[in-house]
Amino acid sequence: MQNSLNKNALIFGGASGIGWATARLMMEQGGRVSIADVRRPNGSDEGSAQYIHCDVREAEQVAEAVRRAATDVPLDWLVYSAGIQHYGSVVSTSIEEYDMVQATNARGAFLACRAAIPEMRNGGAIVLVSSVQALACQEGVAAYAASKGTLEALTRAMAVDHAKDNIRVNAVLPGTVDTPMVRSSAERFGGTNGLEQTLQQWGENHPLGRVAHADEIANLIAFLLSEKASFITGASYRADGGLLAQLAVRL
Ligand code: BMA
Repeated sequence: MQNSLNKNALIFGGASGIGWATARLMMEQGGRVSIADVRRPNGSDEGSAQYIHCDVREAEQVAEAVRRAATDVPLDWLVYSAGIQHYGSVVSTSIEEYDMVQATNARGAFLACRAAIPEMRNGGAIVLVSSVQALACQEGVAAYAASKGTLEALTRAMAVDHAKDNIRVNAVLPGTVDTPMVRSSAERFGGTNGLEQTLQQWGENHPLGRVAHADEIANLIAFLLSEKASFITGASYRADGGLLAQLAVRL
């Protein structure tokens, strides 16, 4: 990653999956990294990252995480990678489930950016982790798809509003990635096939023939944060192994 050496980065949902892969990449490059996640207690540091326990549904906890990440040094980079997936149609999704998915995946991003942007005193860059399911979706992901669509619109709105503050905002849209979230879905839907075989089958739906490694998404995030992407804002980048390029009709 270019120039991360002197960058101060905060990653929501950074304890696992795409967020953790991104944190690791930044740490390798010597950046200052704070990880805000509900799954790790304060101070359970791994590598050089500062862990901040944070439930992204709680505005005060999100604001406190930003305060701690931006102590002494302005914030340069923000990644929002917190996310959960619930399954159901609009009819079978309970109101509580819908609210929880929105609060975690989308409202949390609003809270994080709301707190972080004023701390980006030298300008900065934000990447929100959305999904291909913001653009086209499987059956039974109504709440999840809606939350990821919200992130897309929020990305554009913030890019427009904060260009004058020298803050770029972009979204990444991964296809199926080997993360704990997707593994728990594979466990749930895999039945007798088992988890690994289910992941492999899901991978085969992607023209590249496999699911992604979290590092492959982290590389895209790192690029969008870096100076190499200095003229890119308000954009959405798919990293989906060709999934959305392909029509389901087969010859
Ligand atoms: C992701 C998740 C995965 C899914 C993938 C492609 O955002 O929803 O469970 O496999 O999109 O649809």
